Amino acid sequence: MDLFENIQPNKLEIDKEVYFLSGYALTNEKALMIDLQEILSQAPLRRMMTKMGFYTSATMTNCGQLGWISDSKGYRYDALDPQTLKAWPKMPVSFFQLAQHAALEAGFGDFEPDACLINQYKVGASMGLHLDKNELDFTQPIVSVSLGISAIFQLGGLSRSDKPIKIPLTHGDIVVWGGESRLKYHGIMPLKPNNHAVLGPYRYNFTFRKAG
Ligand code: MD6
Ligand code: FE
Repeated sequence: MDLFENIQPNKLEIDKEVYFLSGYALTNEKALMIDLQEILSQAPLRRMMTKMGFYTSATMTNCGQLGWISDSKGYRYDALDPQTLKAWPKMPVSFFQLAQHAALEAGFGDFEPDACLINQYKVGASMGLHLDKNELDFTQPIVSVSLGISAIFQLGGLSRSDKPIKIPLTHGDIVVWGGESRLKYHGIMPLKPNNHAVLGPYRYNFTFRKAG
């Protein structure tokens, strides 16, 4: 059975090749939440240090063949979790299928994610404007899934000084972007106090990429 067969997503193109799929992750919400808990038990969330010596405000972990890590040497993808020295947990089927279907809805038909970065934000946590440029192939999109409490996503332009637009993201929303917008600046504004019935006072974001 294909869970996604009869779903007509509420789809909005918010910028060139940036698609907002409202509530799309709710199609398989339960499986996502159960699989998330399993990943967190195998590869605990942790803050990562940047090259500049600051800790990230969100805590992070990964699943899939490759995981995004940062330490005093800088950012990169690695097949091993530096904390457990084991491979990252396998990407659950629920995650992989959701990412592939979302990419397809946005016109990216051959997305094969091998990396999923999981960020957990508590109230007040944020992510500064940045680019995602550690991947090898920029023709592949990024699929970004939001769960838990709401946040405001800032989407800027190709230059850091371009004024960002603000996009509210809530439980179940997905943003898919690629093409012309793949290298745009973006970030998350400090989270407002809130509580999600199942996930508590946290936001989780999964970003799926083809990293290798
Ligand atoms: C977040 N997201 O939503 C942070 N990066 O918590 C990202 O940094 C991001 O949502 C690349 C593509 C989509 C994203
Ligand atoms: Fe990013």
